Amino acid sequence: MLTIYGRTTSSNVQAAMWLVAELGIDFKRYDVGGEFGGNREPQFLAKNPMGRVPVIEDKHVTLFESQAILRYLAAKHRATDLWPERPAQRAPIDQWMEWSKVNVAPVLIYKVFWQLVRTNKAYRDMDRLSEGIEELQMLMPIAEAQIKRHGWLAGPKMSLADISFGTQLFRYFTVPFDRSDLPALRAYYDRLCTRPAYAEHVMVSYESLRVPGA
Ligand SMILES: N[C@@H](CCC(=O)N[C@@H](CS)C(=O)NCC(=O)O)C(=O)O
Repeated sequence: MLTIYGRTTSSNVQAAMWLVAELGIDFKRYDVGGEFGGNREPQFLAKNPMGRVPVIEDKHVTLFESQAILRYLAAKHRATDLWPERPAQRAPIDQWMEWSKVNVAPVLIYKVFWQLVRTNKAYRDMDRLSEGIEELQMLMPIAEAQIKRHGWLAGPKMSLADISFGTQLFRYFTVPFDRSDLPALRAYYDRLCTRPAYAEHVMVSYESLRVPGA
């Protein structure tokens, strides 16, 4: 059976959990990281030398890095609708997965979410926050245009790119800051919220992560 190590409040764990639920994979999950700790223990570092979650174990496979986990699970469970085998169909999905992970996630998490939720107001770096908001105002219209044109981030069907990107939208739309008016992105997020797997595994309260005075 698939074993997942990681706390439910981690957006990277959430991406893996969302896919696991979409595919109906049997799993056991252990709370690791954050308030639960365990991720600096030698046994855990042997699975992921970065000491981060998620980590999965599946028979003889041990993996960290959420995007690698998504691809492994999609390949193993032959989820070719989400991640097709033909290179010409798969490549644009990989491209948008990486776009979202490399460009959107660090800005949203470290410049905006971290400042607004995980930093006491007295220590908030307003320049970093403003820079993050400006960067999101530049990045999100790119997703808006894709979704408006194709329906989903990487094309006319839901794919792993939507799992990678869509997971970030719960924080994007629920943390209070000045968001651009992007109707296709909003409608796409509303659609994601109606999926039971998204509601259960991504729309998870992050209040336990909020530091006093944030
Ligand atoms: N690039 C990694 C990042 C993993 C990561 O940064 N995980 C965070 C949680 S979102 C973590 O483990 N933080 C330490 C902790 O939870 O104690 C991935 O995509 O899996």
